[in-house]
Amino acid sequence: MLARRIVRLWPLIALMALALTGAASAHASLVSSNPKDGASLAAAPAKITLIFSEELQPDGNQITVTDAGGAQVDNSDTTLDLNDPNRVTLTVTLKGGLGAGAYTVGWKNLSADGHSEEGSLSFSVVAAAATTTAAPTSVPATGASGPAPLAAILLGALLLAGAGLGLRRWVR
Ligand SMILES: [Cu+2]
Repeated sequence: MLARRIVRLWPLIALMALALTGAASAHASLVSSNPKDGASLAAAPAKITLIFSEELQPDGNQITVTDAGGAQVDNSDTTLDLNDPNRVTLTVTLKGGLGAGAYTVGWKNLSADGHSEEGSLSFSVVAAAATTTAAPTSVPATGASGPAPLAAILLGALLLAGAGLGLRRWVR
């Protein structure tokens, strides 16, 4: 009977549902950024873009960019990019005429589930003359692979196990 088979699979289905909920309630951690953390640029960017692992609320997010002296160099216009259907992209624009030096991008977000996370990354603007003689810089690893891939692996394993079990019971 099909009904009996479904009933037997119930614990497995419940376990999968639990894994899914666990993944959905994780915090919105930083997935990638432009510029990347540790980037060395020939000129200051006009805009900072941060991409997170989960949906953010439209308000309650903030990116603050400061120079080496601690002065704020962004235009205080942190925006959730509404063109991104996933609502995971934040941007802020920078003041013009920023010179060479180290810059810090501090961020704090508010995800759709009401959780807040914060972090920071940095980039530097190098003088044009220095770039011609500079040694090749190693590509910085994009940080924060975070808990999302782990949850995906767990879910994948569960699904595989589930398919195996289900198949066995069907065959018998
Ligand atoms: Cu959360």
